[in-house]
Amino acid sequence: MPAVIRHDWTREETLALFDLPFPELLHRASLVHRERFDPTEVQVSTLLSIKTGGCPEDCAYCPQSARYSTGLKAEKLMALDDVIAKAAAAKAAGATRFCMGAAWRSPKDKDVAEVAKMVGAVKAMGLETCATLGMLKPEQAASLKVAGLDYYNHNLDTAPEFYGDVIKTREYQDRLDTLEAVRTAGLKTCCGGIVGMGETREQRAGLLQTLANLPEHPGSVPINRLVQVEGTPLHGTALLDPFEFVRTIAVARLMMPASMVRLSAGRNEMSEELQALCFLAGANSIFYGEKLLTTGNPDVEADQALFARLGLKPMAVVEESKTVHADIVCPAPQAA
Ligand code: SAM
Ligand code: DTB
Ligand code: SF4
Repeated sequence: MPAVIRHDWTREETLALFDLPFPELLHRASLVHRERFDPTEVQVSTLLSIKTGGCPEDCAYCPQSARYSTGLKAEKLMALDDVIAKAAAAKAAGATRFCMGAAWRSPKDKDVAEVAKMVGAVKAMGLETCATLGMLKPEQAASLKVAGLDYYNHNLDTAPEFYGDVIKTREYQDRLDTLEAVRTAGLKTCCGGIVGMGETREQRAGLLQTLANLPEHPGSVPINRLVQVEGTPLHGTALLDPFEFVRTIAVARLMMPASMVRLSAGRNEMSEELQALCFLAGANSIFYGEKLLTTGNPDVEADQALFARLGLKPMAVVEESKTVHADIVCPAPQAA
């Protein structure tokens, strides 16, 4: 019988998972991974920054905040044809999901109308669509759904009690409200966070506890390792122990068994051996393509070679009719 989907995790239970001996934690995570997924399949998403820099928010990790001197040039919203060309290239390289990101606190209605055109065009190319545009009002979420949006990315980023140390221009509750609007519109959620920002293990546990106790587990859970960018307040933060990063992936897999757990930002600074450990710990999704939003990511050729060496293959898009909702507890297999 597959692991039960729970929404009542305590901090103590979460910490107890983090505290397991490393081999025991990885073994348990690997068993749970196999219950619902083929462990050789990895979902591949390509990111595109459709509106770069100049953001009014003060997220201490982010190179796109207008408050920090990171050398990044602010740009206007990309033209539709340019987005279509990038999506076509991503599809040709093997991506199945295309995620459009904008450095906004919250989009204006006219921005949402422009992004809706991009979403419709990308969806028509046979790609899954994802957008991350900041805080959304319920009507905006609904109009993106109508345009063909599959996923909305909106990260909780860290534990509630550490959030104010990282971001002061919005509240944790604002994030939860947008996630509620997104779910109500019938969009799938992509929601995770960043580790390596100087948080404690208890705070990493707090992030995963909050994610797993949402009313529905996110369809995708991106676990980002902080990309340290010069000029941001978090540049120079002590590096997280790589094994602690792997533990975070494994605990996410155990707590959200039916979700795609994405080994997200930070892969460019990781060895291939560390990435392989993350796949063993239950990660089954990556960002694919030489750029994240503004920073680097491994080359397509390097990822294809890594997949070949590890015997991994890209996951096909699951048809809507065959989608197992992340919150539906699968029945036990019938005895033959
Ligand atoms: N502006 C929107 C928002 O913040 O929701 C969407 C774009 S924002 C860049 C998307 C996510 O990227 C953030 O929530 C954060 O988790 C991640 N991110 C930004 N800068 C990062 C960094 N330096 N390292 C790792 N993840 C980062
Ligand atoms: C997510 O969780 N990570 C992505 C995506 N969702 C939008 C963004 C990572 C950004 C890393 C820093 C940059 O490239 O600007
Ligand atoms: Fe703006 Fe998003 Fe960066 Fe925060 S994470 S500064 S909201 S682009």
